[in-house]
Amino acid sequence: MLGWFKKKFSKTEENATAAEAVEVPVAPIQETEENKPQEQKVETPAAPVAEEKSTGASMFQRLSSRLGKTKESLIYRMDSLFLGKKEIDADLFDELEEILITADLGVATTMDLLDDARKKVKRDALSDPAVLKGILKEKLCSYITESEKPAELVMPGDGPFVIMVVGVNGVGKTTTIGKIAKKFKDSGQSVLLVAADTFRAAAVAQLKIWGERNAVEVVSKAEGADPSSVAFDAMDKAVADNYDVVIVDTAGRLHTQTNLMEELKKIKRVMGKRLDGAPHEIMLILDATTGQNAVSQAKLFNEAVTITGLAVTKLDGTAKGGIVANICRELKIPIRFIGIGEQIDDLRDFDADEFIGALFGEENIQ
Ligand SMILES: Nc1nc2c(ncn2[C@@H]2O[C@H](COP(=O)(O)OP(=O)(O)OP(=O)(O)O)[C@@H](O)[C@H]2O)c(=O)[nH]1
Ligand SMILES: [Mg+2]
Repeated sequence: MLGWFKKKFSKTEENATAAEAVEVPVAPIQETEENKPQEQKVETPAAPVAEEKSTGASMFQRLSSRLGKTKESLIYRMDSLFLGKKEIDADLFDELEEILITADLGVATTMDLLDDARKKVKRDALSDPAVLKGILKEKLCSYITESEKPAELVMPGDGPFVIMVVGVNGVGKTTTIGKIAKKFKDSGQSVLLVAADTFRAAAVAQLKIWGERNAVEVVSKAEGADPSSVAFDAMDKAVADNYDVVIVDTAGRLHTQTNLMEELKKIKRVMGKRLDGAPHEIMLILDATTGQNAVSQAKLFNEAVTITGLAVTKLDGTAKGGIVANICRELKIPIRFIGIGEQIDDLRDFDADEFIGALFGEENIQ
């Protein structure tokens, strides 16, 4: 549970000094339309359902079934392709290319994956398609595990751990915050939520519902208040009341002339002024159903505020789950969580082996 976060609360000497800054490669900006004002919408958080007591095996099965659409588009299609083939030939690679791109692995990642496979097939004079499948699976897994390497967090020696959550509108920021808050609460931490999306009354109301659900306090101000001032006040409160974790919700679009990225930079700066090192994590939420667009969003946000971690939501409703491998390979920013449904428990700590295993239908993949 919350493996990437454990350090702060396992008070070893090593952890106290592990305050290395995160190096995240910055990619060129690609302008998108997402931060332009659009019509206001009200999201009602999904009603909670009775909590399921899950064992490791049933948790795995649940993940596997939630990834069903991606499995259909990627794995089952690959399986039937390999079943019908007796040897590895150019046709097989052509068909693989089509399957991988359709499952949203992206052109560059697909090419890299297949080039690597072609080289191995040639080098080892392979002819068995089943072996090729194993090579592809291994490489897919390596994209994901390599992105986990720079996962070192800037941990505060003491004081609250502050997570600023960003992302374009509708990706699942507020919902994911509600789910993360539960995880922290379940692990015994005190949590403060901060409504720095002040442009819509509905946004504050939505966060408050999640606050009630988790029995955690929510800091907010009137609609239209300066989001930075909400964040600043929240830092004061978090320090004064000794909170362990602070999670800051931000807007996905603005209804003013202010540029969203400038607003986010300001919120980040203001928090840092009040609390040294804050925010310690800037988590970008990406909606898996948007496919390749998620990658350009990430580049844009990374350029503005330097993203330290990702959460990929809505993997339950999409055949585009291949985007996870693409995100890892292209961005080299660790995925902290994946969202696999609308309910409070539908958020998983991201684990490369588990994810690939669930996709390929094997529990103990190495
Ligand atoms: N199926 C599914 N739906 C999700 C998931 N995460 C969020 N959602 C839904 O996505 C919709 C938008 O979620 P919000 O949390 O309001 O998104 P947001 O990014 O805060 O949106 P804005 O505040 O408008 O920018 C809601 O209907 C959520 O229930 C997920 O993992 N799976
Ligand atoms: Mg929101």
